[in-house]
Amino acid sequence: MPPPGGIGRSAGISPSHSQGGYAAATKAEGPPLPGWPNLAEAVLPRRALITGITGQDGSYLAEYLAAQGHEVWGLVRGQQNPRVRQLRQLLGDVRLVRGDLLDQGSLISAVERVQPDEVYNLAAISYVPMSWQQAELTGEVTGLGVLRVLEAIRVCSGISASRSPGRGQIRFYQASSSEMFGMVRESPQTEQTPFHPRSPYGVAKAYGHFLTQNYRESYGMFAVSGILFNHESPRRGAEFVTRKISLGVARIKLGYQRQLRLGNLSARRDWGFAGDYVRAMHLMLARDEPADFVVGTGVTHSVEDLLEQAFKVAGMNWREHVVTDTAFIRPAEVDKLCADPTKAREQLGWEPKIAFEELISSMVEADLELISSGGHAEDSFGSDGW
Ligand code: NDP
Ligand code: GDR
Repeated sequence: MPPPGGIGRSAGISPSHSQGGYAAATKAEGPPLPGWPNLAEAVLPRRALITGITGQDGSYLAEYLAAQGHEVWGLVRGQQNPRVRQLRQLLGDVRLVRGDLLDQGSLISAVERVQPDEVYNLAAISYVPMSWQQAELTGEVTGLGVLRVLEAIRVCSGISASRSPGRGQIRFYQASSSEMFGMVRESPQTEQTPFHPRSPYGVAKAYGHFLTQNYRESYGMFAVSGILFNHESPRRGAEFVTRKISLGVARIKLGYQRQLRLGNLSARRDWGFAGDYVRAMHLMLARDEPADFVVGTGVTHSVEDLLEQAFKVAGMNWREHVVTDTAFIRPAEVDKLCADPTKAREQLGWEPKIAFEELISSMVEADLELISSGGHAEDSFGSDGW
C-alpha cells in the first residue's frame, strides 16, 4: 500500500522539492522500491490547502486549482459547519480538514496532515462593519490568524534559521486587501502606496501583510500577499453592498420587498469578478521569486453607479426604491479606491476578463432566478443596520 498522504510524498513535512525550483518539484525522486511503480517520470499533483474555503473566494479558488490538476484540501472550522454541505454540492471531491485560525495547534495538525505544497490563507472576518463591533475578534482572526498559519508552516517545515529566499518550502499566499490603503495617499494605488487603514479590519489586514513580508525576509519563506480590490460574484455574501443590491433588485422586481435601505451612496470602489482574481492568487505562487501584487481592474465606480446598473437590468429606476439609512453609515469611511494593476499585468500576465457592467448584470440575473425559484440567501441584519 502506498503511504498515507500520497505516492512518493515524503512522510515528514519537509517538502520533497527542496531543490530544483517549482516545476521540478513535482517529480518523484529516488529509485523505485521493489513492487512499487516506477515514479521516476511521474508528476505528482501539487497539493493546495485553502483556509476560508467555505467563503466566496475559497470556492472559486478550489474550482480553479482542481481544474489545474491540483489536489485541493480545505480547512473548515466548527463541529457542524452549515456551509460544508453547500461546498460539497459545488465541489464534490474537495478534501476537508478541521481547523480554526484561533487555534494554533489545529493549524499545525492540519499542515502536518495535508503536507501541502501551497497554502492559501483566505480565512478572515471579512465584513468591515463587523470589525468595529468585534474589534478584538477581528484582530485575533484576521490579524493574528495570519501569524498562526505562518507559524504552522514554519514549525512543520523545520525552519528555524535564515534560508535562501523562495527555495524549498511550502508556498504561502496571504489575502491582503485594498482596505489597507484606506484614506488614500495617491490614486490609483500601487504596491508602493502607503497604508492608512480606516477600520479595525484594515488595521488587522495591514498586520497580516507586514507579517507575511517579515516571514519572507526573516526565514526566506516563499510568502506573498495579494493586495486585492473588491471582487464580487453571485456567491458573494448577502451583507456586502453588491449582493445586497442584486438581491434587493430581485426581491423588489418580484414583489417581495418595496424598499432597499443603504448607507453611503457616494463611496467609490474598484469592483471586479472573483473568478478572475483567484487566477492571480495562483499565478503569484507559480513565480520563481516571491513578490506582492496589487490586483484590481483600474476602474472605479460609485455605489450610485452600481444602483444604476443593477436596477436597469430589471427595468427599474433605483431612485424610486432606495432609501438612505444612517444605520449603514460607518464610523470612518474609505471614500475611493482604484487599483493600478500594472505590475500584475506585466509580471504575472494577469488581466481581468469580466467588466463591471457584465459582473453586476450577472449577479442581478442570478438573484432573479434564485428568488423566483423560491430560493433565499443568508441575510445580514437587514433594517437593524450592521
Ligand atoms: P468570506 O467572508 O466569503 O469568507 C471568509 C472565510 O473565512 C469563510 O470561509 C469563513 O469560514 C472563514 N473563517 C472565518 N473565521 C474563521 C476562523 N476563525 N477559522 C477558520 N476560518 C474562518 O470572504 P471572501 O471569500 O470574500 O474573501 C476571502 C479573503 O480575501 C478574506 O481574507 C478577505 O478579507 C480577503 N479579501 C476579500 C476581498 C473581496 O472583495 N472579496 C478583497 C480583498 C481581500 P466559515 O464558513 O466557517 O464562516
Ligand atoms: P468593503 O465592501 O467594505 O469595501 O469591503 P462592502 O461591499 O461592504 O462596502 C462597499 C462600500 O459600499 C458602501 N455601502 C454599503 N456597504 C454595505 N455592506 N451595506 C450597505 O448597505 C451599504 N451602503 C453603502 C460602504 O460604505 C462601502 O463604502 C470588501 C470586503 O470584501 C473586504 O473583506 C475586502 O477587504 C474589501 O472589500 C476590499
